[in-house]
Amino acid sequence: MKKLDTTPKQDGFRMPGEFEKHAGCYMIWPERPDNWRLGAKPAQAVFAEVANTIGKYEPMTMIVSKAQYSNAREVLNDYVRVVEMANDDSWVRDCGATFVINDKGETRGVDWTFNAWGGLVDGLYFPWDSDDKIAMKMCELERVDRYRVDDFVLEGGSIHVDGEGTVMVTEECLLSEGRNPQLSKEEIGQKLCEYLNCEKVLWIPRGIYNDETNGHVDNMCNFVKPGEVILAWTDDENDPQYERSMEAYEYLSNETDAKGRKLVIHKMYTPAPILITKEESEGVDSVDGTLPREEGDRLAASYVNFYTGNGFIALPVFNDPNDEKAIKLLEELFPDRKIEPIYAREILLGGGNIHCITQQLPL
Ligand code: KQY
Repeated sequence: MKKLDTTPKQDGFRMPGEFEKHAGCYMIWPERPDNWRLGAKPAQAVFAEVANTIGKYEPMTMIVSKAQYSNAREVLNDYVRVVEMANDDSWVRDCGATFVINDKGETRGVDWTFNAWGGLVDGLYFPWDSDDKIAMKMCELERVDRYRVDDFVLEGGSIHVDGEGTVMVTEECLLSEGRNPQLSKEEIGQKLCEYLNCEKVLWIPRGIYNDETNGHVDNMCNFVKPGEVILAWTDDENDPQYERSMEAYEYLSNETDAKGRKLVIHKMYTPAPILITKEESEGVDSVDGTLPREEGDRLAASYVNFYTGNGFIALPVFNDPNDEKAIKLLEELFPDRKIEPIYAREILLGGGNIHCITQQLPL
């Protein structure tokens, strides 16, 4: 398949909102024991549940290493396509292709440079070269041409679009030292607009407290539809998340989107702080160069990290009283989609959640 030298904007391709129709979804099977406790066995059970759930609604492809192919094939339902591919970890939202479409029903992929969330400055593991090839391989599998962006580091979890010209990011992440320190905020905004085909960037100041991705927007805020967003929220003034959510609320309240609309903001209450237990910490292999998992560390838990698919929402839940509130809110905002809650502590322990481990292929 071709590597293109133009941009999606020049060619009339745009990234659609996640709430638009999908042709499928991708995931990567977890296995590295320095990120996933107990040799990734508990995480694999939850990844299988997520894949089998999403696969009921849209074609699901699971990317798996050679070593794990037979195991994954055994555990996953028959309707999940299992494809062998080298990888460094399981965050396809971040290392996978961002697919763009045009009005003729054609699809292409954007293949951003991936450096494990900050490279040698504050990246989360080394090396990441297999992950950086995943987007290209997804484009090959889908038989779509590809925009490789060699001079720009970006993860899919650090952007959300409304499909109508607005992209939402956090300054904390996009302006971090480990990604594109050679570019100004304005230049970063121009790159986003060129490759996603947008006109307006919403710069939320910060993401979820203690998020090891430098505050990915997909844990903090998401679009319900153009003009309407869901924001992670707490009323507890003693929680360090409080001022982050407040400043995001104030920023978004005073902004308009690409079409000049004021935004409707829905507050989604976070669960009570979730900390790594001694047992969980001890189950993770300690490896130089990989972020350690220490007992007592607070995890970046948020219900906003949900996946919006064809006729459903896959929602992380945590056995917290606010689980019910999150389910109710989504039932109200997405009356035509079934809410599929999945107990997701094991994904959270690895540093992300359901949105971070999935990547949609738009129709
Ligand atoms: O998108 C994400 N939240 C990925 C987190 C990566 C964690 C690696 N240990």
